[in-house]
Amino acid sequence: MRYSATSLLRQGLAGHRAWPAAWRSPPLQPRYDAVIVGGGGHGLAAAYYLAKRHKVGRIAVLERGWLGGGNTGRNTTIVRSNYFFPQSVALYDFALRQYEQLSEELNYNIMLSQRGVFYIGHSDHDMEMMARAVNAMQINGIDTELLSAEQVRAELPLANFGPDARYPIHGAFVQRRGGIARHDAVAWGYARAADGLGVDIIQNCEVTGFIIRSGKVIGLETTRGPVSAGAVGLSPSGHCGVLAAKAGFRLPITSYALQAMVSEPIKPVLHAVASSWATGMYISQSDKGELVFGAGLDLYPSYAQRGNLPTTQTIVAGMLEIFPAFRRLKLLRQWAGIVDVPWDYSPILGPSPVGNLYLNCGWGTGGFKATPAGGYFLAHAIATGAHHPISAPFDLGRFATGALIDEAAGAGITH
Ligand code: FAD
Ligand code: PYC
Repeated sequence: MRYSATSLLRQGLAGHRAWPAAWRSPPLQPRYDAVIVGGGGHGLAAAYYLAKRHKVGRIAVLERGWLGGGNTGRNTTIVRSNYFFPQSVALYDFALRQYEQLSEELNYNIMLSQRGVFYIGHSDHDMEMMARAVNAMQINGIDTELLSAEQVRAELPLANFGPDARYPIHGAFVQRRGGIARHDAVAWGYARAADGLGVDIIQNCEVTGFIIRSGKVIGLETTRGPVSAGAVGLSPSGHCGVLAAKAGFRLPITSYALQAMVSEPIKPVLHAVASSWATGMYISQSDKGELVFGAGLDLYPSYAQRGNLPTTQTIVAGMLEIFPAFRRLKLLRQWAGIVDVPWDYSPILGPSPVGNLYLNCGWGTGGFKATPAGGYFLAHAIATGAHHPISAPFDLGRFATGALIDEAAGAGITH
């Protein structure tokens, strides 16, 4: 729906009470052609592409809480495609190219800001490894550049270039097409568009089991009763391992808490996304003015969606080593999400050991940037029963063949 300036003004003066709901809240039907488990960005995108591209008829997204209440609403919104291996570049750059036209496609402003993502190096060794990474990325067609310390100073003047810096700045590399996008808007934009195509989005509906006959899934048990499904897509992020176990197989995934936090809002002072190799810290400034930052995983596997205090302290300390000017800001909020980290830090996509059950799992610490791709390739697998060529290398079978795609470094944060 498009609004004129007068209708926007009228809504504002009327206290915003007359806005139509952005999506329906339909009852769960007894049968669907395709059911997606998980109403985060990926699950909603999968439903949208199933309806839009593949014209699948009856589709439902089942979400145990509220839309985007998982990692979609908890991440630090960084988007980029600067990975090391060509398979990863194909996947993540597909996503970035979708992001570049998503506001228009969904008629919903996802507030993409391609302000550049900088990785700061702190030693000759870091710079040597960065040169190799940049070469590999450029060969794969990614817009990365190696920068000297002076070039970094021009773009990140508040970083610690002092003579006593614990982590001296030797240079950086940057992907200028990288940046941030508004995470809620991505979920809401896909939800509204999917709903407009007839997808049933069912919130407060937890999937508790799988109905499997002759090795094929034919339905799901839910907290709202059983539902029959022609095919099922799994997109539950940190709970992929839990749901796979309910379907009778194990995924090579470990789940951890990943924390992030924001400062009180201040005027614009940081015009790019900055990350530091020595501390694992990454930081950007939101449109509201808050500094949004985080670093590595909590050190032990967990489903406790809050994170622990020692890791919070480590993250704050790392941020202040690089940006000491922020030391007097108050911390406004801290939170965590549970992330599903595969052994090679690359996602697990496509068919599962159970017939008609398809995976969109293992996005770990870096799946927000991949939301359009995760949804697109899950929809492709459900609709055709086969991989898209870009998702094929990410098949679960790689853990049997040994064709791993080890992106531990490219995943972007310390592990
Ligand atoms: P989610 O948004 O988590 O959606 C999955 C949904 O499944 C949830 O809403 C959950 O409630 C639901 N669900 C689970 N179990 C069931 C069930 N049994 N029945 C029904 N529903 C169920 N990535 C980046 O690219 N850039 C970043 O800057 C970045 N920063 C991050 C910072 C933090 C602190 C965290 C935690 C993650 C970050 N990530 C980042 C990773 C990113 O958030 C995730 O990879 C991505 O959001 C996953 O999206 P999703 O739609 O798969 O999962
Ligand atoms: O994948 O760029 C990333 C990221 C940053 C913070 C968490 N993940």
